[in-house]
Amino acid sequence: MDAHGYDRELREVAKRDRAREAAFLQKHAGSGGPPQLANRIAGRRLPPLEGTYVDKHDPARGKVLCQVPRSGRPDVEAAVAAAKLAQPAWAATPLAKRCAVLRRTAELIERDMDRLVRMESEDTGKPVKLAGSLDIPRAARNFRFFADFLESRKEAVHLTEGFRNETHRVPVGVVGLITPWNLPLYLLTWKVAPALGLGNAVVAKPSELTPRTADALADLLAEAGLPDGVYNVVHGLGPEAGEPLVAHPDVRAVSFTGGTATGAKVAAAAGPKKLSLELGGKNASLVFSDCDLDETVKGVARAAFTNQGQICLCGSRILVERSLFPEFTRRLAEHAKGLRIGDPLDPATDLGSLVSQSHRAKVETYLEVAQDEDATVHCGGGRPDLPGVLADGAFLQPTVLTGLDQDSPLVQEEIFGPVVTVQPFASEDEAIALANGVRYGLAATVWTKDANKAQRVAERLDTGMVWVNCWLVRDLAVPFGGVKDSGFGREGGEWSVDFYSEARNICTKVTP
Ligand code: TXE
Repeated sequence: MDAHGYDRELREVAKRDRAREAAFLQKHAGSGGPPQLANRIAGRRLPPLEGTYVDKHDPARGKVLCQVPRSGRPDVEAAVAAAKLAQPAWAATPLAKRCAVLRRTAELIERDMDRLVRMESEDTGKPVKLAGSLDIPRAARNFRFFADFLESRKEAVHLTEGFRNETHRVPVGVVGLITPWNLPLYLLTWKVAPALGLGNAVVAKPSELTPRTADALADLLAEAGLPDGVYNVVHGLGPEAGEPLVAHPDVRAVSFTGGTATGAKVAAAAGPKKLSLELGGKNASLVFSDCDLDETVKGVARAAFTNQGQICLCGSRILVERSLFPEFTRRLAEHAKGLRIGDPLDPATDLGSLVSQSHRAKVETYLEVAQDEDATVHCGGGRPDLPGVLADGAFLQPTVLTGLDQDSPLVQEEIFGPVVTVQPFASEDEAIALANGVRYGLAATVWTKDANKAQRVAERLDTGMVWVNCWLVRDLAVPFGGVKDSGFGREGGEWSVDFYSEARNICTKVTP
């Protein structure tokens, strides 16, 4: 469709939805209750067609922050139709102009840093210290990085005798992005930036637990100059809104980050389309006796407890060379006890609340298993005593456990909370066997001053990523993703280009 046809169709869609949007805005302005979020479809704020909502709570304080549309298949269909309509004109927009929109979005995220940090902290329970140093700055960086990366790419030319092959990238079309609650804007923008930069239109389904920054992003993208319909958001529950998006025949690629069990459902629903699955992790931190102990305790604790242990990359299984085991465990527990747990909105807080009461209840079932299995609790093991409005928040103490076998559910399963196990090993071979002895394979860390050993060990680890003497250092050009039950596909730099576009080769006969 040419640009005029696109404009005409978009105008018709806009006219049809204008009344619904106006009614929504009027109702919203008049009500004294918690604000209702709307879906974002073709640039409009639209209520879910069924008109139902779910409450979204602040997990630290318990109060209702907003109501989230409980969208269904018809909402998804409207969003995909809007994206399909808007995509060709966006794809035809010169790369430099698309990248300018990405760069402007980065600036707007930085301009609105405080607002977004607070929003993310309230939605997730994470400390503002973390949202302000990791989540929101990284969201801006995602846009800036992909703008620079895409503009600096060179397309391949192969000269075959008498012929010229030019390979260039074309967008996939409409992409569906399903994101989790642990790093809401960070992970959403990690997908949105390359998808838009490469000329796709997006339908995003953020986690129903953390919907507000995906909504805020719609305003920032529009302000940055993104045409209506290129970024759409459908809120709702996974099976009701996520699954129809994944299965929609006009959605040509789906990037999903979430739990392994949900990832399997997504894979089953997707059918023959491009799929990237970034799933759970049960990452090992391998600590050798020749490590820099001070740095290692700090680094391993950071890997264990950042975001209350709710990052797929968190190192929740700590393997320590036997000679260092008692001292390391004692020092790790000391460090954990020193972490300040409390109000996520207090800039001094290190650990906030878990994402929800039900998630904390899930994590606590593992503490019960630990008790049944006679684990030794070196610190934590329960809920902290917090005053006032925080008393009923979903907080949990950072917990260090020993005495659990390799086949314990605490060692094998993704707990996704501030609970770590420490196990001793006697040799490199044993360390590697323990590290690889789980069904996940996302990341690992190795802590030693011996560079040869680090390399040797890293090469034998069954994971997509290994960090040596560091953790969560993210060069956005490098591949991100895991093996085994941690999913498949890679994103980042050229891998994102591969996922969000197709290579098209044009072979031309060269006439002398
Ligand atoms: O995530 P889900 P949940 C792990 C972690 C956690 C567990 C479950 O161990 O305890 O997963 O968390 C959408 N079709 N991780 O249940 O279900 C859902 O609405 C399509 C690891 O909260 O994976 C949300 O937008 N979509 C992880 C997204 O999927 C569906 C981060 C993720 O939710 C769907 C989060 C369906 N059938 C949890 N069902 C990581 N890898 O970082 C749900 N969704």
